[in-house]
Amino acid sequence: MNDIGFKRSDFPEGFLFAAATSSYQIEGHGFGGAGRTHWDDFAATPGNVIRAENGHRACDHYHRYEDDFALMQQAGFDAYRFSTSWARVLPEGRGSPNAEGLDFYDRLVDSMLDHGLKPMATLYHWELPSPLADLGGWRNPDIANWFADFTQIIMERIGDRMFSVAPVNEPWCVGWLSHFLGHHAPGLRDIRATAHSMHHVLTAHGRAIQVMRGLGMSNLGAVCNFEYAHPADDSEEAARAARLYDGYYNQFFLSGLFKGKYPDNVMEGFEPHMPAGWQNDFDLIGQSLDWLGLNYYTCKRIAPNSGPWPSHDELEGPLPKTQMGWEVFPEGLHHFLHMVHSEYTKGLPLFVTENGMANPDQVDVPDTPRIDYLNQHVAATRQVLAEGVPVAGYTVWSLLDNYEWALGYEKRFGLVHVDFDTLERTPKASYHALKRALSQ
Ligand code: IFM
Repeated sequence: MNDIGFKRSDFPEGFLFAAATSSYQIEGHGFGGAGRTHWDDFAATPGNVIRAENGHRACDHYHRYEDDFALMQQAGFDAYRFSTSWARVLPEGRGSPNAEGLDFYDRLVDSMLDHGLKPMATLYHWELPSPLADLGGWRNPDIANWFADFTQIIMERIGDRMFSVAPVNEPWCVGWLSHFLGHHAPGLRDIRATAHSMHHVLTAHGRAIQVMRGLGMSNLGAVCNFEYAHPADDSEEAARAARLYDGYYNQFFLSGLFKGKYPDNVMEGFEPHMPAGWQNDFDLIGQSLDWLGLNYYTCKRIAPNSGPWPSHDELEGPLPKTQMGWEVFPEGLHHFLHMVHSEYTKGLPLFVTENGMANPDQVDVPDTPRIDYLNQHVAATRQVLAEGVPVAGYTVWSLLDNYEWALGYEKRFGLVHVDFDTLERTPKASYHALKRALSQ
């Protein structure tokens, strides 16, 4: 039997085990009166997404959520990390809400609770309403107030039942991946758009926290993603390049949230491109938080080049890789849990809010690589806990195989296999292994 190397009783009382998904990746955006999003537009443009796939039907979680939550309950999960779609709630991004959308999230949350799952919500996991993209999206400073209005509307409806809420999933992806590398919607490759969006994602975060505090909500946090940056060789140039990668990937958002400034090495490139008055926004950005979530998957090898800032490339590394081509490096999770605690959050509870791997799974595979991956990363989490860092939970990405953005439906991250023709769900061996671990 393929088994997992830990059990629930290895962890402190109250430690939460969760699984995560996001709205556009599973719900089926074509259902329930949701408005168009920039992901629909990006996917409709040739060359952006494998086979031009989109989230129109996805896993049809919109109609099948009861069955999906039953699977979570049967596995023994404590919590469910999900997201709310801005365009489902406000099809135009602003103005009149879609009653069907609000009713859907109301039913969804009640069903989570009925299945014994604590609702861990993320307000925004990347599907920006197209009418707001038309106005410049994350480049427009007004987005902080548009986002605050969305927050008010959705949380007035479901905020009374939330276990925890974070405004934005993975600000680095919203900013750098989508506006500098152009891999995600809106697919820009523009340094000025990047600097603006990376700042505005934090002002929007701050406004959303203000709104939720105003509604009397608690247990509010932020979720950032992290990648360990190895210098590609022993040279000082490679070390500098890796520090810069670390700066704009791992430190920029934490520094804004917890230190009221941005890292110097990032500002060497960004300063001329920042939005007017950015230095005055740190009181808004630095709203007090109750926890921080870390999404962690892999490491990178960074080598200097002679091109324009940031003047570096990513090289292929030697470690075993997942279906994404990502190296398996659990030491990175150990590093980041310590780093975040000692340099930024200093005692706030930390959650691993995403961790997992893609594998080209067929139904009924032994699923050994995923079981090994989870084992190694849960072991790193346990070690950090034993070393005194207050880690409060661990979340697997993802409950279901789903829409992996520009990579379409090909990359399978689920504990549960989804047949995208029939939409049949089949728990994988990793699901069964986790179920055993959580029952002991
Ligand atoms: O699928 C994504 C998710 O939307 C955000 N974090 C990383 C996952 C795997 O790439």
